[in-house]
Amino acid sequence: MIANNYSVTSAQSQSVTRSLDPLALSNGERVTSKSVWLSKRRPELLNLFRTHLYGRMPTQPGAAVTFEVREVTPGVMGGAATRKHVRIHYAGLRGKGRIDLLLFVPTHAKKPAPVFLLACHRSRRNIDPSRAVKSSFWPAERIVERGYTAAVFMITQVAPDRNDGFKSGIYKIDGTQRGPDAWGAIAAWAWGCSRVMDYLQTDPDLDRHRVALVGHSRGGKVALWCGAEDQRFAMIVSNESGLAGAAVTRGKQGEQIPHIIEHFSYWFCDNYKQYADKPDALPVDQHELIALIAPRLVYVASASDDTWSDPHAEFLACVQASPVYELFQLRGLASDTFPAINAPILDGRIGYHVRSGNHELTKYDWDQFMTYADIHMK
Ligand code: GTR
Repeated sequence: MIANNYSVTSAQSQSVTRSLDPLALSNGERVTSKSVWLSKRRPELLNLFRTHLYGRMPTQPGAAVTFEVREVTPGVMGGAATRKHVRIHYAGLRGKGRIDLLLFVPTHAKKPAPVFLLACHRSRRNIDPSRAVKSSFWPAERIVERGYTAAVFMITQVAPDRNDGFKSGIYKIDGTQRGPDAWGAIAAWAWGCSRVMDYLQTDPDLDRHRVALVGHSRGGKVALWCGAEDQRFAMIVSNESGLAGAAVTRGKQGEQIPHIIEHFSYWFCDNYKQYADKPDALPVDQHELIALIAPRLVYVASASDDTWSDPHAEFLACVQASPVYELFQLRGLASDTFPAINAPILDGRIGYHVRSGNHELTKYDWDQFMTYADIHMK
């Protein structure tokens, strides 16, 4: 329920009025138990998101997944970590592909160690294995220091971040015919995160039950969708993912569907295009995406100057996803009041903060994700 003290802009109060009820089944019945949520409503919503936004992955896009451990170097980061490079191979009807996974496993943490996996969409400089270049986008030393394995891969190894008519990457390897609900890049990249998870399940140094997936911006959209599709992830972190990510579409400020379709149509299935001029006709909204991750952990982060993503719309989605957690006798977001800047809400199964500053993934953000994980995942 939205409390009266929630400070809404007029656009957001519109969104509250227009918002979709995650607990209303399409036949009009209400979901009042977690068993009905899990057996009926959750599959219904997943199907709607697949059909209208992210697209459906083919049945066997890249089967035959194998792992090649190419490097294990103890004593890096001044002795704090062991560096591993694992190559994940997969093959489809029309070829094969690979993902290079880089891991820094903390030397001094109790094994198996929990993991923070970043789905990286920015340049490789941000994830330098030699650590000659250090970036706040992936502060591996800090992650290790806090007792987590720092893991990362480049999502563009799975599918390109450009519109090439789905001719390369996993689309080519898969080779099946594309329909209006065929997957776009967000779903393909999420599929890549799942292949990394396949590996994480097998490494005895790592705790497969405590893996957090982090993504920034488009990567945040990927993390959320992956968390909906793949229930092996214990925690999903969306940093400033905005439209088609953590922000509710109805009443959202900043980026709108026509923009994202014009520039990034290949992130989505073709069906999404029809909502460019009628967002209210979308049969789902993004609080329902967050709800698909329940009862697992979700952390949504915004930045105060990132009006393109719209912090209020991201916060509102967390509030509106919370009733689904209540079906599990759990608290979703612990407050209905938009928080002060740099004052994270950490108590419930959904965490949230709005950092001061602009659209970026910073050390501050990472520290809040890990503090939240220390409380709920460790
Ligand atoms: C923007 C896009 C956003 C966001 C961002 C990013 O241009 O419109 O939805 O995903 O890119 O990924 O950096």
